[in-house]
Amino acid sequence: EGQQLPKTDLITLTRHVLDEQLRLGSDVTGDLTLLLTAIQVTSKFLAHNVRKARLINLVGLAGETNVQGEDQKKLDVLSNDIMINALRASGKTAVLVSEENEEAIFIEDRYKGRYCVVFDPLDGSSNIDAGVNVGTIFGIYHVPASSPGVIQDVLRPGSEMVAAGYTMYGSSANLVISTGNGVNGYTLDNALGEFILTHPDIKIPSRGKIYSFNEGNSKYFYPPVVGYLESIKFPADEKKAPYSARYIGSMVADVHRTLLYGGIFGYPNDKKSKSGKLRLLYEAFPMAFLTEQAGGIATTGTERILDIVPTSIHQRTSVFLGSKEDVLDLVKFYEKYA
Ligand code: AHM
Ligand code: MG
Repeated sequence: EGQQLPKTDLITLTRHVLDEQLRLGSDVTGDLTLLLTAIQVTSKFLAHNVRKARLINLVGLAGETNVQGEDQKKLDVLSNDIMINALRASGKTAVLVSEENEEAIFIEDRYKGRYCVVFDPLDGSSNIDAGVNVGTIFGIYHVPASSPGVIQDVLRPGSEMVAAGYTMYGSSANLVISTGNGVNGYTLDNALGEFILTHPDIKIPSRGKIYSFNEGNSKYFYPPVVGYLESIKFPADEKKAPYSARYIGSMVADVHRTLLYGGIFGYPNDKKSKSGKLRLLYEAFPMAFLTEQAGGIATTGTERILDIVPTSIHQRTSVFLGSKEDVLDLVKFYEKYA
């Protein structure tokens, strides 16, 4: 057993996506690859600063509130600025939608490109003070040739996205992305400053053993959700084990685990949050896109999420996603109570 030599053929995200695009002949200009570089820069900045946050006392209220009227943490403000600046400077974007900005951002002609990016720069930020994983979620649309880059270009079904993904900031930074050709996971090599392919072709198991819901909202849940949860906690078949509960309350972390281990993640609409909590454009769509690309299902309970045609940029939706068989079990309860 000799000393292990370092690998000399590293597959970085940039290299991998460029290869894939060239092979499919879908982005011969490399524009999407350049755009993804801007997202990688934001991810690297955040990976570094999420860790540093407590140390340098970045954490705390910045004295501003976001569109939804929630308190905004300082890191939310920073991450939003970084993301917008990097995307604008890439010269590849036309319209940006951020959870942190009430209005869409239209890129001036000088920097204008052919893509729209919808994103939540720092999702799950209420968890930061406790050191829990947070993440950046993004979805990318191509601007149709006939359009100058208008709001309608992002009010399109998620199925029309050309790429979607997230970066999870945890013990390592993991960037998981699909360009419509399966799902790949990359881990940030801190020394190289590059995202290296570590999880090629992620596939969700067809059935899992974990459910991930905020059951504290049970009082408000509608009958199909109550019925489904009951069925996995008290299986009719005596020999079947009940499901395990795992809920972090940070969508990237809960979805990341679901992609790798299988099971079901749900944030339903209920009697209190009539439209649900999660945002369609930059939370539900990207995660639904990844889920389907990994062989799973993403639904509102009655409708495929990626088929929804958005009417406003910050609209909310009910979300259930994960292993095919688990999500179909849930859908049966919606059919039963319809
Ligand atoms: P945020 O965008 O304000 O961070 O809220 C989104 C988060 C998701 O990451 C997570 O799935 C959900 O809210 C958790 O909500 P709850 O605390 O109601 O369970
Ligand atoms: Mg969010």
